Amino acid sequence: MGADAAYHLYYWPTIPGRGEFVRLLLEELGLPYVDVARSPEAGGVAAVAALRVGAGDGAPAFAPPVLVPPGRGLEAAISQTAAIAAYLGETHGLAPADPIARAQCRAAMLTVMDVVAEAHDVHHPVATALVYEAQQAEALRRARWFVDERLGQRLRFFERLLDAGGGPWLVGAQLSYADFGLFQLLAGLEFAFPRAFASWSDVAPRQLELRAAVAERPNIAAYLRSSRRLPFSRQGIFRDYPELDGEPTPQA
Ligand SMILES: N[C@@H](CCC(=O)N[C@@H](CS)C(=O)NCC(=O)O)C(=O)O
Repeated sequence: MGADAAYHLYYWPTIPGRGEFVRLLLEELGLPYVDVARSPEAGGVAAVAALRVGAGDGAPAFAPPVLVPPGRGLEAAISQTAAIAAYLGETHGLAPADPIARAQCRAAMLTVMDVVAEAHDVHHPVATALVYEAQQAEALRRARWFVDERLGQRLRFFERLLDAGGGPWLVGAQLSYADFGLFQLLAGLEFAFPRAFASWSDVAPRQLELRAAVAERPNIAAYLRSSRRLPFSRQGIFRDYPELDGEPTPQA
């Protein structure tokens, strides 16, 4: 199959980051895709960097991930992780048809991405341009709030969504792109905050079931075993700094 018949994903090559929310959907749906930064013939990481600074063909993207549909150029670039996920889900049968359920699904995905930004801001509370070590004091303060309060609030919210819709998926009985978002969010939170995540996990039984069910889906299981699946590390959004993972002391 030629590259023209494939999606092109523009994202950084060495971290799962926000690109992983897109990869999981492409993998689940079995859609051919070129991971541009990891593909020298597609332009490699320079093509991602060029897109970001606006030096490409005029794509209106501030930052990766960016997805370009098959056979299209950068004039058809889609940015913002939640918008990309909604596009893939709604185009390829992984989204509800009812307009209200569709909007609720988008809202669930946007909320997942809100938590991704909050998890990132724990280690970078001052500026993304500064290294972690230059903002560690602020990071420690931010982490206290995140592990004591925010993580529990977020997990309780997703659990309520699952309860309200009857599960097993975020929009009820129908699997959607948002479920893959929640899967990746939970994986990242557990990596970055293993102690806090374990302490809060009793408020999230349905989420843990959802995560296990996503991991068992055949295309996802094969992907997770493959070298295409990048591990978490101390780069990117979810970072395992033990000092930021204090035992939660939830407020009553
Ligand atoms: N809200 C955007 C955020 C995109 C974003 O922050 N991308 C990061 C990588 S995960 C980046 O490269 N940012 C560069 C920058 O903000 O200057 C999304 O969800 O896609």
